[in-house]
Amino acid sequence: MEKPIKYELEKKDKNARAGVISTPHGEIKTPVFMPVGTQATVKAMTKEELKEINSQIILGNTYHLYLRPGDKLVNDFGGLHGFMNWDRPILTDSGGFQVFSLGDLRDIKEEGVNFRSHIDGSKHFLSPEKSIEIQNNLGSDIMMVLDECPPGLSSREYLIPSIERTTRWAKRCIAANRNKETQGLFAIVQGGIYEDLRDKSFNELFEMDDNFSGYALGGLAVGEPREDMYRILEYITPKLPEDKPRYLMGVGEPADMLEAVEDGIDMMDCVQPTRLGRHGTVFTKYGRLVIKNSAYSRDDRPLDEDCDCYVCKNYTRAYIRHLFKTGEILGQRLATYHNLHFLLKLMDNARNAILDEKFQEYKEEFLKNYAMGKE
Ligand code: PRF
Ligand code: ZN
Repeated sequence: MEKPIKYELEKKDKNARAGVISTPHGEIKTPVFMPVGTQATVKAMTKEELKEINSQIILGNTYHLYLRPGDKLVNDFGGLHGFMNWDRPILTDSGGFQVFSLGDLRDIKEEGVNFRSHIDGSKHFLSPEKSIEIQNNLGSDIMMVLDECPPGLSSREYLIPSIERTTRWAKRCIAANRNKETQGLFAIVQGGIYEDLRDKSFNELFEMDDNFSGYALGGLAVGEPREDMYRILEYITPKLPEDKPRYLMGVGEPADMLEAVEDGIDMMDCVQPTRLGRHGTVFTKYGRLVIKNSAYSRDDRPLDEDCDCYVCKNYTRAYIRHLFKTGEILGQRLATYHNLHFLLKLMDNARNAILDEKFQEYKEEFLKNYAMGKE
């Protein structure tokens, strides 16, 4: 049987990796940042703009698209690719993380999760089988198993049965997949901030290794101290199979991204660049900048003097500040565009540094500058 997802390791620089993932919708050069398109749109960005900034793959979300407009409707339009007219790779998250974020609105059982819609309070049920059925209808290149993502500081007593259930759910996801030749499936390693529980989760999932196209690290950046996240990343990432992509879920702070790449992570996603952008915070070489501050009212420089994106080539800080102060929609679009470009470029530069065996220098230089203008 032909496998839908392949990974080729091109170069290692200590634990950091440069590689290529091939998918039914083309290749992805790694390490890579994946813009998030929860509702079948990367908020405020057209597909032409996404291509202009070299987005190689985007994310979609099972939970949101199941509720609206419905996965069957999306399937009738040729899956997510046809519906949103995006011809590059797409990864869909399983819905687990979003449902578990609902707090009181959900109830977890062995069979699956009962939850109420955040939109109208209507009752729904998400099981491993249902999550895969939805993801099959969406037609993503990479699907995620349904997992439980416990809060960052969960106890060992809570985590052990949760990990075991996530393993059983992964097995049910494998059995439910109708499109084994066209849609890959990634496992999700949980285990909180405990090394031995990360081992336990990975070892259980690895028994089914043949069925997985890659491994994700879940349950990080969910409220635990940053040192704990770094310790777990450094411990578990190098133990994941060399011949498959490794995906750190929900991390998009530049310093954390470089730390993860250093440990051997290949893929990352986060709503941070788009969300911050819509609220007027932008990334620059010297740290974050809050564009509404009065300091920028007559600033004729671009958002980031080092950036070569369309926004930085065409508009001043003074102008973009004015757009935010007056609530003009273009301000949000421009800030989103620049932020996404910034993270995509960060990963592309990291990749080139790995290929040149200079990742450590690249990381140190970036962090030195980034810490200078802390706002
Ligand atoms: N599981 C899933 N999606 C996720 C996470 C997880 O643990 C996280 C945690 N950072 C983000 N998105 N399925
Ligand atoms: Zn820019």
